[in-house]
Amino acid sequence: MSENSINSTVCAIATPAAVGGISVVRISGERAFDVAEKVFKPVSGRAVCEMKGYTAAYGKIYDGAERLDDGVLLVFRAPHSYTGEDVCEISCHGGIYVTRRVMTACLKAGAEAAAAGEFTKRALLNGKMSLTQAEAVADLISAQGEQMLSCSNSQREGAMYRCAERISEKIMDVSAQISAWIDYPEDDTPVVTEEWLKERLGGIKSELDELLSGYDRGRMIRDGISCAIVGKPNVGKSTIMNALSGVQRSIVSDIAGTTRDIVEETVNLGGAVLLLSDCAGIRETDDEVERIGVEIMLQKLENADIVLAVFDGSRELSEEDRRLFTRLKGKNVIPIVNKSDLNITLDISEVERKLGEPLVVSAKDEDFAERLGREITTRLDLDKLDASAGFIANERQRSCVIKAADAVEKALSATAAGVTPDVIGVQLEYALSAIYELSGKSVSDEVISEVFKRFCVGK
Ligand SMILES: Nc1nc2c(ncn2[C@@H]2O[C@H](COP(=O)(O)OP(=O)(O)OP(=O)(O)O)[C@@H](O)[C@H]2O)c(=O)[nH]1
Ligand SMILES: [Mg+2]
Repeated sequence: MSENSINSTVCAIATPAAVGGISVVRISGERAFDVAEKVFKPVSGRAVCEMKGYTAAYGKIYDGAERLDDGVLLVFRAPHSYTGEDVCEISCHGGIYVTRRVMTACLKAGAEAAAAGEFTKRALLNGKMSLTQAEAVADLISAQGEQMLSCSNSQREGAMYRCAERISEKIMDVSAQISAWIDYPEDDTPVVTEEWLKERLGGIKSELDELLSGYDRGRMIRDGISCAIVGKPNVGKSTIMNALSGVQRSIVSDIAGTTRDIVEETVNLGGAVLLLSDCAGIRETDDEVERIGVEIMLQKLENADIVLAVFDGSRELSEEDRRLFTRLKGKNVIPIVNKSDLNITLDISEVERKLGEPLVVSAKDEDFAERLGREITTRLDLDKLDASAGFIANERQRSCVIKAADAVEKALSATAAGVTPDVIGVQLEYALSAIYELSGKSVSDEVISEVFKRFCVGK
């Protein structure tokens, strides 16, 4: 869809294209009231253009002379609206056809069809929110778990924006001191010493590094934690999958090799979203289908955020179990010694030496899912994520922070090498422009367009 000019008046259906109680058609722009006036006639006989902001009217909805529906009109006067422009919202009955007719009536009355995310983009361009806040709106809409909801809410309230502001002020402070020192070296300006620069730049660098180190946690909270359940056949992987998902998702049987394909399920655990993959049991096999299943499992294992490595506690460790130890090197693993309700014959200390302390459990226990959920959250430090502190929410933000951290790092090396302060000043300018790109204070139209592609129409 081609982009509308910021001066145009746009409209879109803001509710999903599905049958529901009500639907909302939203109009925003200089001519929002003119458009609404043509489409909506309040039963009170009052003119729409005379309505005050934050008021509603009940009335009839028309397409020209044809009456389409009854509904409610809500009006917002610029700048006190989501977009910062005049906004009218028509709520009609929630049928797909009638909603589309109301939308068409608004188009005929002079509005243009809004592009994806156009209302939020206008809010950004009109200074109602920063770019990181706009991104948080999309995250909030796609949130599937408690943690994502609270993180995107604090981002929407400006946590990351404030964090970017704080860092940019610190960079500007160092730059200003350097400039003053270069311009008036003989004045009483405090001397920009190597020590002073190292201390200031080091502080900025640690803040940026801290943001980067929390990125994976943020990504897992946003996109879900990919979690592969692996182990040799018959150890209870599918039983674990079913216990976590609360439904009989995978077939469980005492026949080794029951699960041959990957079975996937999304579950909500302790506020986090877990993308579970129950895999085929790992073993050497001549069965072609099972072999393909094992190959897919190995790929899942490679890309998983966390691996649940399952062992049968009622049997001694086998060569297949030991081969799994090797495959799990360098992975984030929660070892699970299952079937603790039976006699434990497995050498727990060997599992512990290879993979760390295992959870000795029975997947059939009632509190198993809750216990494992707590373990996953702790192992991935998800409980340490302080949403109110601001965190990197996506790749775009991450690349800005990396650019800023690189520039500050170069400034630090230049300081150590005794380079003239103007060179350091140049690096700080780079760092500052990366932080401005992060918050959207100074960002190209291409980047903005890219951000809003993720949005749905009507937001
Ligand atoms: N006693 C006991 N039996 C269990 C436990 N967990 C699983 N089982 C049994 O172990 C057998 C195998 O369970 P599955 O969940 O199918 O094992 P799997 O690892 O998915 O097996 P494959 O799909 O063949 O790789 C079934 O008979 C389960 O009922 C447990 O905690 N205690
Ligand atoms: Mg199975």
